[in-house]
Amino acid sequence: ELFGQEPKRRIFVPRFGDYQKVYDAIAKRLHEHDNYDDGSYGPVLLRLAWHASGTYDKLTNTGGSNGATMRFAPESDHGANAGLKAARDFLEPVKEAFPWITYSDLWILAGVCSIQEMQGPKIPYRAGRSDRDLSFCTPDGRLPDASKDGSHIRAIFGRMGFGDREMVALSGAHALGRCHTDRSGYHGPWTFSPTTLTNDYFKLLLDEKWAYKKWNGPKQFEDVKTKTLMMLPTDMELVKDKAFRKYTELYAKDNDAFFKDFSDAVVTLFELGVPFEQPEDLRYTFKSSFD
Ligand code: ZEM
Repeated sequence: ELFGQEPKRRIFVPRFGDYQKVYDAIAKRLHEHDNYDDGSYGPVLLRLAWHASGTYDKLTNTGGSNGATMRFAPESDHGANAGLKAARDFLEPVKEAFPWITYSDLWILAGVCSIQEMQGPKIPYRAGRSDRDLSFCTPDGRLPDASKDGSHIRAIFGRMGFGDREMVALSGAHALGRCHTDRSGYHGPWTFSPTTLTNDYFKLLLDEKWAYKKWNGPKQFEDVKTKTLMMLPTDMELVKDKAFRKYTELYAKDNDAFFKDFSDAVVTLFELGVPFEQPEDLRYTFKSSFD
């Protein structure tokens, strides 16, 4: 006798296993679509997760990965986000297969998946981001400008709440991927293995001789020996600035220390400004293709 009772609603509450399925679907797509750039969408997916998160401002508690507002102009048109449509489009079939996940949780899960599938450390993950409308788009200029110096790096990452050690650790992501002249204007990869996460970025910064690249493009550096690798002006600050250099030397010597600090800093980055219900001690650690 149901008369007078509320009808029973079936609401789907996703759990760890459901998010692992989404992880697996992204990983499968990553390994299947190996005809992009240097053989992987991993770097551009990580860049999407970073640019979604790196808009955070701790003083106003605005920006960050909650909202996925880069779906909309004006944020999608910000110069720093040029080229990230490739990453958003890559994830569209995954969103269609798992319509219950929000874009904001999906983009960050794709960042986690990319790091792990490019043989990086485990990145524990929390879900709970909600998608918000374009009124939550952040103003242009919150992401770092590669032509600037150490004080700019500290201003941008300090605004998110990071210290020097985390700034250097996070920069190790430039072991991955490349610059595209039709996106940022810069050109080339930072390392010889741009689809595998290693501490090579730090080793190359210290071990190679770097000189200005002679070209019509923006000011960037190339390695004197092979002229195939690049560094941005902001990358060079990690050896020029004494306080940054200490950590560059540490990570160049000790890949385990880099992986530990990189994982911790990325977890923090990906969670900036998100009002989670899932507690910190119950984060999900996904099984990767290599486990
Ligand atoms: Zn990047 N980054 N980044 N970065 N980045 C590029 C590419 C990639 C800076 C920057 O201006 C640029 C972090 C920090 C900083 C990645 C991850 C992370 C490019 C090239 C530029 C210009 C874009 C293009 O042309 O396609 C600056 C100034 C930074 C700090 C000072 C942090 C932190 C990252 C993650 C944790 C990744 C993975 C790429 C490669 C993208 C790709 O498509 O290959």
